[in-house]
Amino acid sequence: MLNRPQRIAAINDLSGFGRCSLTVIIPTLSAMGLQVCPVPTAVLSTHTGGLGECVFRDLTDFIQPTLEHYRSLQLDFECVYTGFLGSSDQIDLCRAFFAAYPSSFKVVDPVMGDHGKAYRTYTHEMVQRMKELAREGDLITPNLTEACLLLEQAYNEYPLSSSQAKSMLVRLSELGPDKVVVTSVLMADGTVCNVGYDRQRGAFWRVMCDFVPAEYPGTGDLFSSVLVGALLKGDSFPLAIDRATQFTELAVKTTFGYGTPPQHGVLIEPCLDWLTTHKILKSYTLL
Ligand code: PXL
Repeated sequence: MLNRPQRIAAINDLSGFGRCSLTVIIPTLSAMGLQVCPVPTAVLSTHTGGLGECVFRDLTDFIQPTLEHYRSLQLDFECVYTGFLGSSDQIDLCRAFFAAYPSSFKVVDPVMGDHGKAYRTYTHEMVQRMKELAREGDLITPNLTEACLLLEQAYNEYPLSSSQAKSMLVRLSELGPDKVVVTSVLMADGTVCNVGYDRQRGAFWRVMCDFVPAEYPGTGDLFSSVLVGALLKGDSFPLAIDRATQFTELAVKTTFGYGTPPQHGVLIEPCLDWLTTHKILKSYTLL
């Protein structure tokens, strides 16, 4: 048995303002009782989503020496969790982290875009390389845009039937990962759902999200962090999807209530204590 909190190497960017990536991942997973060791892929003044020209410093050359340092310390990580990457070389460096910790839970959040479009820092080559990384994950958590990029299929806003959603999940899992969650899927019954597939069990799950007429950056990072934290803490897969969905919804609704500018991200600060109450949830259903 571990006599310390589980440890996660979080390979992601540090955007000073705007609440996304590491500034969301660290407080969220810490509140859940896990230790986050950030490996910043880039430092930015803000995220890239509507706050003007941000200052961007690539940190590709920081990652390998960091890994070597951790190995020399014989540090163990129970989880390696990758997210926003600043250059295609960073994909090889993430793979080196995975290879260095073969028994860790490997999570790839293939952060590449939203609402049908790739983020402006993502080149076509990076999208291709992200697919290679996704192959090595135990769990991947694309949104619908990223799922379409990984599957090289056109994005459209038509609703998906249950069987279309299942087919998408199976095809993503065929890239490599045992577990797949696709977020923000508009279903044929008019609901927006987060849907998941556990290949080993052959089970498909869905958790419905409340519609809120606003879009915030960083919600994917928030969702994935809670999902990862919940799985590491022993939640079942559907329960973890449920917990991540409920918490993201709480943060989004709280923010919408305050009416702060969407580019400032979701107000996680007043919400974090929800994560410490170990609520049991049951709004998941089979897909
Ligand atoms: O949350 C996704 C994300 C992460 N990192 C940076 C971003 C974004 C989305 O805009 O700009 C730098």
